[in-house]
Amino acid sequence: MERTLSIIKPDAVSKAVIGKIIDWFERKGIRIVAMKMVRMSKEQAEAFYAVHKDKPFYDSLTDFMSSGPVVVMVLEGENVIQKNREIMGATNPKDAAPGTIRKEFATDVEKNAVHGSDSPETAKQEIAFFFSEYELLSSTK
Ligand code: IDP
Ligand code: MG
Repeated sequence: MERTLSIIKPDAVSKAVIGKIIDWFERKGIRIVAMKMVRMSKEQAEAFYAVHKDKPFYDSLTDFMSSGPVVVMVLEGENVIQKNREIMGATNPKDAAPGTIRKEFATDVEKNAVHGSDSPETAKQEIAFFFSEYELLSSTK
């Protein structure tokens, strides 16, 4: 069993598609083991996306991610890190395959509806960024 961090970004929260995105995960057999709605400060968004600090889109991305509430979730399942990335689709919705969350709900390459960890190391770090060990619950008991 693997865990990954998923974020429903401010654009998707604002479009009122939280339920639809969660349904997307649950229909694919992915379980939610932690979930909350938060509003990141600019500083928190900068810390979360520190890996991108030298990218030209860093300032705009962290403005966007702190522009409104997000839903942060820990997803659990077999191979869920890669599975979530497949369900999300490509970063740019123009390149995202039909049937992916980003194809369906993203606005553009920045406002692309969802975040998903990209490796076991980043998943561990990103989960710890938002949740304590005590907030990770079994969804089947
Ligand atoms: P990912 O979310 O698919 O893993 P990353 O390359 O890690 O994509 O980029 C993190 C986030 O930064 C993206 O989800 C998107 O919101 C934003 N981003 C990535 N590339 C661009 C770009 O070229 N212009 C504007 N924003 C971008
Ligand atoms: Mg990434």
